[in-house]
This record gives sequence, C-alpha cells and structure tokens, in this order.
Amino acid sequence: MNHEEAFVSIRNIQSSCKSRIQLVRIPLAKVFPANPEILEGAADLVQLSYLNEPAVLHNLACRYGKEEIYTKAGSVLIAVNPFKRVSLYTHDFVETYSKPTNEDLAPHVYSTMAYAYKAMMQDGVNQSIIISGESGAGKTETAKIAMQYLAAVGGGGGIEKEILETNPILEAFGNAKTLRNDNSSRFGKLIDIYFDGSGKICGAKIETYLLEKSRVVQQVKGERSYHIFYQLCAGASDNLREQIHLLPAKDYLYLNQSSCLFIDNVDDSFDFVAVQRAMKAVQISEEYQNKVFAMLAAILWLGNVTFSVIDDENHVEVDDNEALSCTADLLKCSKTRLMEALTTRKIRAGHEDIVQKLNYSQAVDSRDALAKAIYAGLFDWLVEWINKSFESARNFTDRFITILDIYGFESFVKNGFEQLCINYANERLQQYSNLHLFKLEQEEYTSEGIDWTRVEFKDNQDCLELFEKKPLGLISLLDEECTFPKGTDYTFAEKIKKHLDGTSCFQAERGASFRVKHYAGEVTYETMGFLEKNKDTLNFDFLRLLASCESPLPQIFATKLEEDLQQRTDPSRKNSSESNKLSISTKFKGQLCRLMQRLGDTEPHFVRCIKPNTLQRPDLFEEDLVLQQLRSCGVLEIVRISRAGYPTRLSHKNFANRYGFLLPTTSLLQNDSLNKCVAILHQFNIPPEMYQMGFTKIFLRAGQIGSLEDSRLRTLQAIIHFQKLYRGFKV
Ligand code: AOV
Ligand code: MG
Repeated sequence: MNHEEAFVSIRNIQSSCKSRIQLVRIPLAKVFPANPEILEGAADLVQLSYLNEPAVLHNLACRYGKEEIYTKAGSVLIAVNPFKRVSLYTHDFVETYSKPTNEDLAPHVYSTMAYAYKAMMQDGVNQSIIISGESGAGKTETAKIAMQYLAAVGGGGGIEKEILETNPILEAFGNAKTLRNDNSSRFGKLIDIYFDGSGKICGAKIETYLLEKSRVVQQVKGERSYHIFYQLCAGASDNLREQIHLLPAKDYLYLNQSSCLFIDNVDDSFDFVAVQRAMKAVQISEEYQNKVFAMLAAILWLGNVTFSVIDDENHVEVDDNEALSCTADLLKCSKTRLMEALTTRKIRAGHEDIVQKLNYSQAVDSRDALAKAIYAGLFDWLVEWINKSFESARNFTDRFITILDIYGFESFVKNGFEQLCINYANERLQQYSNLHLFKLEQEEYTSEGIDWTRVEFKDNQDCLELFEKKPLGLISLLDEECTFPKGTDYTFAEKIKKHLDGTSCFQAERGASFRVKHYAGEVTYETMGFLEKNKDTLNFDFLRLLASCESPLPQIFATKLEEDLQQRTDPSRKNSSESNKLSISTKFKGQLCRLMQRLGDTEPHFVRCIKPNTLQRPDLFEEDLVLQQLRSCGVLEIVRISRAGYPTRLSHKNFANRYGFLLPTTSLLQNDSLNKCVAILHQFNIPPEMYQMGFTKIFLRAGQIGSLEDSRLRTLQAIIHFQKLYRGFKV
C-alpha cells in the first residue's frame, strides 16, 4: 500500500444499520476515522469522538433507520422527515417530556418545547421556536407537533382546541401541491401562543407573510392551486353547490390548466369537512362560511370569463356568458360594471379621466389581477377574523411562545419572482441563526476575555447585501425599474447584469435570466413577470367595484381603497419617492426586518428540518441530499462550537449568590463575588478545563451546572427539613 492510498472496509449503510463489508481502494485524503461502535447512533452529535461529514451522516442514517428522527447538534435540534407516521407523539410521550426528570431524554421537539415552556414560566422570558429547512423538509409538521405539545401541557381552557383548528384552515387556504411538496406552505407564518400566570394557554396571534398570489391563476404542470378550491369542488353539499353555481374542478380553467387535480392519498372532500369544522371552531358561522365559499366560486368563474377581439387594434369585449353572469352574481356586483372594469382602464390626465380600452392580453391580465386580489383579500380577512376571535383573552398577558414556520428554500427548473422572495426570506432567517449560533456566542467570549479558538462559519452577509443594498441591490434596482414607464422585465435584467455582474453571489445568465448563489445552493431566476408582480397594482376601478359589492370582502377593500386614495391625493407625498405605493419586495423586506426584531426580543430555539429524499418516500436516506443540507446550515460548525463552548454562563454575582451558601463558613468571609466564585469551584472540585472565568461572568462547560444544582437542592431541602423540625420543637 502506498502513502496516498488505503484499503478500507466500507460499510454499506443500509437504513437498518446492518453492514455489508466491501474492499475498495481510495486516496488516503478521503479516508476519515470512524467512531467507536458504542457511539453509533449517538443522540447528540457533540458526543462523536470524530467529527467529520461521513461520521455525522452515518450517525443520522443509523438513527433514521431506527425511526429516531430527532438528533441534537449542540443546541440545535435536527429533525429528519420520516415521510410516514412514527409513534413518537402519543400522550405517553407528552407525559414523559413534560415531567421534571434528571434522566437524559431522547431528542424530540417535545424536549425543545418543554425547555422553552419552563424557561418562559420560570424566567419570564418569551421564547421562540425557529424552524428552518428546505421545501418539504417537515417545517409545517414540526410546527404543528410543537403546537400540539403546548396545547397538551397548557390546555384545559378549551381555547387550545380553537388554536389548533387554525392549522387546517390556514393550510387549506395557504398550502398547495408543488413539485417539491404535496402540502407546501405558500405563505410564511408566525404564531404567538399566549399563556397566563398559571401556564395555561389564553390566546394566540397569527402574523402571515407574503402569500404567493400568482398560484390562484396559474400553476406549472403537476402543481395545484390552493387546496381549498379542490376541497370545495369535491366536498360542497348539493345545496351549497347550487347556491354558488359550483362545477367540478375539472371545468375551471384556474384548476385544470396544470393537468393536476388530485393528490395521492388525499381525499379533498374529506378534508373539506375538516375545514368546515375548523371554521366553525373559530366562530365563523355557516352563513359566513358560505359567503367565503361564494367568493371562492366567484374567483373560479372569473377564470372562465373569456374575451372577444372587436377591432384591428386587438381591443376586446367580455363574452356575455354563464361565466360572466355567475361571477357578477357571486360578487354581488352589477354585470355592466364588471364588464367595464374588465375591459377598460381609467387614466388620469390632468384633471380628467381618460378611458382606455384594453387589448386581449391586457384584459386577461386584468381579469387575473382581480382574481388574485380577491383571493389575497379573502386570506387576509380569514387571518384577521382568527386573530379577532383570540383577541379578548390575549389582553391579560404578555407571556408567549412564538413559532415560526415559513416557506422553505426552493429551486425548480424555472424560478420566478416568488422563488426570489421565498429564498430571500430564507437568507434572512439563515443570517438570524448564524447570528445566534456563531456571532453573538463568539463575540461574548471575546468581550469577556475568554481563551477561545474561533470556529469559522459560512456568513451569508454578501448574499443579503445583493438583495438589500441601496441603491445597487436587487430590490432597489427592481423598484427603480418599476417606476420607469418604459421599464420591462428585459430592461430590468439588463440593468442588474450591468450593475451586479462581478459581485459575489451574482452571475449573469443568458437572456433575461440571472443566477444567485444562496447559502443553500445556486438558483437561476427568470425575470419574466418580475415588474408586474413587484408593482402589484390593482386597477383603481376594481377597488371601487369591489368596495361596492355586497360580499363579505368590501370591508377589506374599503380599507385598501381608502389607503390608496390617500396615497394618490395626499399632496405632501406627491413627487416624493414615497408617493408611490410600496412595492411587494420592499414591503416584504420591511416585514422580514420587523420579524427579526420581534424574534430578537425572545430566547430562540432552532429546529432544522432535513429532507432525506426528493421522492417524499419513507425509509429512503439519500446521503448526498442530506449532506448538502447539513453543509448549507453549517451543522458541523454548530457541533464544533458547542463542543468547544461554554453553554452555561452566569455573572460572578449571580453565581456567588446562588451557590455561596454551600461554602463552609470560613470561606464565607470572602465578600468579593469573584473570590467567592473561585472558592465554590474549588469546593466542588470543578476541574480547570471545565470552566473559564470572564471579566464579569463565569463560563461553564455543558453538564457542570448539574452537580452544583443538585447540591444546592439537597442542601435547601435539608434546611427546610431542619426548619420544620425546629418549629415542631418550639411548639
Ligand atoms: P415544509 O413545511 O418544510 O415544506 P411539511 O411540513 O409540509 O414540509 O412536510 C412535508 C411532508 O412530510 C408532510 O406532508 C408529511 O407527509 C411529511 N412529514 C413531515 N414531518 C413529518 C413527521 N414528523 N411525521 C410524519 N410525516 C412527516 V414548504 O411548506 O414546501 O417549505 O413551502
Ligand atoms: Mg410548510
């Protein structure tokens, strides 16, 4: 054997962990030490003697084969999607994890939640659960499991059931089948669950982020629109069907164009019953439910509205057919006004309105814009309603645990504005995790003068700057192009190529495409539709039309109308850049920024979901796919930092106060906190490699505080016992 090569017995990892031995010749540089068998399937990657990529993969694969889908990586919980029911969520599990115990319990979402709940109750610090991972990795399921745990330990008042019922509603209206995930979230969600002083759930508040509206009118082959449409078409009662002129899903253009009407193992009509039940649980009466369904039907009928060209300039009129009558009837608006709004546009010239006729493609776009606006309005209305129903109870407390579940990183063959926004949100979240897991940690060591070997991590600041930099970032340049009357998707592509080519993370591509190097992989975006989607202008006439309808939506549109009117008429805003309505991307940037600030006021817990295969199949662990995800979120680095780090830290004063009374009376003469700390460490034989003394704080390695706490508890119990005896003696 020469120096460069080694014969290695390769264990062919099967999901069951059974090994098959095979001899192969490979370069020495590619050989990594394996961990002793006793560490096979370790519950915390921190325990591994050898920390290398194959070892981590092997460990996760072993656990996955045993249906142990959760593994700790230091402070982060890794959850590998089982794509099948696993028996980890029974009542017994809730019991086990919610009881105080000294035992080391297996990693679980429940243990993360139990820790957060305890910290919130004991220390009064609000907590956040930040769930990340690619599309289909299991974020939404994890969020639901987390909510179910909280409902189990903090339930009893009944409100927890209502809170859980928000899930089927929001999933029906905000999730859809994509090529990556049969139940993909197309909006971001932050839910605060509020608790009273006794730890009981007393309310909730939901905030949603940028719903993918374009899906309502268009989907790529093999994907679907929002679940609720198919559920309605499949599950509506005969009575309702008649009331809202409903046809089967296959007869609506908005649903049949992607040649995908069903999802394997999903019964839409069964799910419709569940959604109706859930709506009832959050006090949406049957009457109102039917109004919501009527709006959905209106959207579907609107999609079937057709136009005929009437002159050489391609101008159109609306075909007066069933689709048009049904739409007008369901929206409760006049047919003539609807026809007018669909085929003309009023433009303000000086003090006069000029009516411009629309050509075929403009008319189709305006029809689709109306459908999208109604759907987005309906979604907002639902969220607002749900929030109102929890409002009164929430007022009595400011103690909460918040759970973040956004859309995961996406990369398709074709990626558009939606993917750009989704992936931008993921970059923000990635930076937030980095900040907490690496930056702040290391900064504290430095500022406290702790002897420390830095752990390098992949910073994604460059990529965020590519998006956010002013004036030459993607968002600013897009906004700028949107204000140019002659700006098109193509001129936008030219512009970003001119200004951004050569910057790291950006690469010009052929035609109107560009490529971004994201923390989770490279994605090529096509700029088609960027300007329209970013502007998101709804024809003013539509707003007025909708505000005049007698449907349940006018409330929302009336507010929008007012805002819009104000923006257009407020002279103080004229000619300033704010006079234009904020674009979608700029609004989203602001929302994400506020989200990060809100999370910043909480103690965060990170759950990283991993997708083991792209086929959404159980018992299939594709190593390359998993490895790429582990790399992108820096799992190895997280483990390194946890291993080298000192997770427990207390100020000298707190440490001295908490454990000082355990010292023999002679040492108590020390009145300086630092000296007391040193005396305590000596008294309890804590070896020097297990702690470091900072300028103001003492840093302890994992596990060290446990024995001190045990002694403290035992001594306190003895004191109480003694006091009782003493009192008994006196009486
Ligand atoms: P995501 O939220 O991360 O994707 P989901 O939570 O929707 O992914 O998970 C996708 C599918 O994986 C689910 O529909 C389940 O079938 C399965 N799954 C995930 N976690 C579990 C679990 N703990 N037990 C059983 N099955 C599970 V996206 O919303 O696309 O980013 O935008
Ligand atoms: Mg999801």
